[in-house]
Amino acid sequence: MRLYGRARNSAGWRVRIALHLKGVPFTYVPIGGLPPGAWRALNPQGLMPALEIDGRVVAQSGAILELIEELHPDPPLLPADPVARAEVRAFAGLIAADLHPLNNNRVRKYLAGPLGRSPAEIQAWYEHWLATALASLEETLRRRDGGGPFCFGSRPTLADLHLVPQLYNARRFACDLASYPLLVAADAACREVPAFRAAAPEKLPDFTGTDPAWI
Ligand SMILES: N[C@@H](CCC(=O)N[C@@H](CS)C(=O)NCC(=O)O)C(=O)O
Repeated sequence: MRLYGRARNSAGWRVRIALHLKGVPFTYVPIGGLPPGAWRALNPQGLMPALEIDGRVVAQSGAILELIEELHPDPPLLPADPVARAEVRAFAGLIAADLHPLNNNRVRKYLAGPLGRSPAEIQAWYEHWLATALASLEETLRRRDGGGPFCFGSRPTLADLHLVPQLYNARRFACDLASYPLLVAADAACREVPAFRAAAPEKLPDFTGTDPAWI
């Protein structure tokens, strides 16, 4: 398997965590090192990540995660109970479908470029959508009380591997996380897990920059 992405590509980070949790070997390919045009030729969607498997290329982190779960069911990334599975998917879905698309790089670039928005306005945009989503997720965990230490109980699930990159990004953008103690606690528990550590951006060859260290 070859996983294409960039070090801080948060959707790809979800996939890296899943692969490490399941002990699936893969080769990470930074798309910054590909020749001009090669990335679009490989992945017409043009967004990161993409997974190449047996010469076929799969886009979209959700589709890739489902594929990995089907090929490598152990350890599972979903609970056994069907309703709990749906709850985990709903938690992950709020991040993947409702938060991340509003705040990702290309959206911020469009706000800054064609729409001429100032850095302060873009920060306000980012914080607004982040707070809207994190408040919902915090309340979800508070009502459910899965007992921790992870979002939905004693094992990491799809919920955790969506949460961790999102909170990393929130910290990069200096967002205050004090109102979300349950989310912060689950994120802290994930940091203790070797698979989550192995998947961190700092571990990748194309990581550059001065972000606060994840570990
Ligand atoms: N729904 C897609 C989202 C992919 C996505 O937006 N990826 C971002 C990086 S996390 C990207 O490629 N952004 C390019 C850009 O913003 O310029 C998925 O889950 O894979």
